[in-house]
Amino acid sequence: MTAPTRPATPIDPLTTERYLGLVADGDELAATRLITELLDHGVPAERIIVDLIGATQRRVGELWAANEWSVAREHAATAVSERAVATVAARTSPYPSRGRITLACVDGEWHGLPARMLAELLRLGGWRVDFLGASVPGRHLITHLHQTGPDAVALSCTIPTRLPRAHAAIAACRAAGVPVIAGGRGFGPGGRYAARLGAHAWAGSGEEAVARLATDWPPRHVIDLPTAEAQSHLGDEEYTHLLRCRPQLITTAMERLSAAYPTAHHYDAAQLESTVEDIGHIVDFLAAALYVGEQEIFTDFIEWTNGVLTSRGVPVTALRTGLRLIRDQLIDFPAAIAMLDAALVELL
Ligand code: B12
Repeated sequence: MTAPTRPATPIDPLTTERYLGLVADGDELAATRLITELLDHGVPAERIIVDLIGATQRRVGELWAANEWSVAREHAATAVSERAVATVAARTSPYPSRGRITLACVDGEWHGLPARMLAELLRLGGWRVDFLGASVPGRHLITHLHQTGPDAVALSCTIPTRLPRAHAAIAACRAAGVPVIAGGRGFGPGGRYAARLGAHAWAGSGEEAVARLATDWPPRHVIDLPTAEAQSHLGDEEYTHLLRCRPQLITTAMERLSAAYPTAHHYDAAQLESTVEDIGHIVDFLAAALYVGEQEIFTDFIEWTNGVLTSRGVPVTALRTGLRLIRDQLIDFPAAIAMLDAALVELL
């Protein structure tokens, strides 16, 4: 009996380890040389972007989350990967044979590298790509659409807190008559928030996006615009209030921190700064969960934060205290309180 044939991946584990070692060391030159070597040996550019650079970036994220890598090391590694993608791009310049696509990260979204990888995959797929980069304010995106008249807008969102801005951008693109393909992990498992926010299509990976755009664009079966009922909670009162109260919520939580969690009495300036940041993230993810009407956005974030804090020696009590300090200030916010309570139960 013959074994089922699987498509061979031309990037072997040793190459992946070598590349990880180079980005860990911030060695741009050697990493660039490795990419050039692979291209010279006939490894397809797509495989280098997806299986080597993309996979390594995800590994970098895990190493940072597990407290094995510092933020500085992650930043240096990402800078090397940006150069690696540029090296692939410089060596491969197919003539555009399809249409034109505008690719942008939504406002406040600083994960530009995943979008940059997608830009190169689309170029390799024959598209002319206007890559606008990280954090593109909606009005500038729309001006660009009017100036260039693309066949599609590809919107990237990695962090769910940017979903309200993604919604605004999608609505504006719809109004300008340009279909939107959404992508990035911020749109949730299977891209389910993309449909709710009105995107015409969603793709789970760069390669899926290339295939989708090549075979079905403009989409024959457009995701129906969500009904008014399904969208009624978007940007509801609680979300708007929470956004407005954000600075006060954080300040009050910090004022009450030491009384609620005595260990914080001994926090140094850096620990206090991280705590302010963490509480800010709690409020932002809560706001995004309320906006989209998805408990999961908040629960997943709390689970993730718990993992990150635990690997840094911060006990779960600290996170529970942070959640309670926010909860106690939200008297007239039943939906927010229900989300905070569900997260507190998860942390038991
Ligand atoms: C590098 C990095 C950063 C850099 C980004 C620099 C840059 N130039 O991109 C910086 C330092 C800015 C950063 C900041 C933050 N980050 Co960060 N970051 C990362 C990291 C390590 C790598 C990102 C990357 O390059 N991924 C590689 C690509 C291949 O990933 P990909 O998402 O799979 O992309 C593919 C598809 O999604 C798809 N795709 C992407 N966009 C689109 C668009 C369309 C239209 C389509 C069709 C497809 C598509 O195609 C891509 C290519 O195949 C990730 C870890 C990770 N797992 O990704 C964390 C990660 C995303 N970051 C995280 C966090 C928390 C943050 C911060 C909040 C940290 C902080 N304390 O401030 C901020 C938020 C900033 C903001 N508002 O945007 C978390 C998110 C966790 C969560 N719960 O959501 C992650 C997962 C880290 C982790 N392991 O926990 N980050």
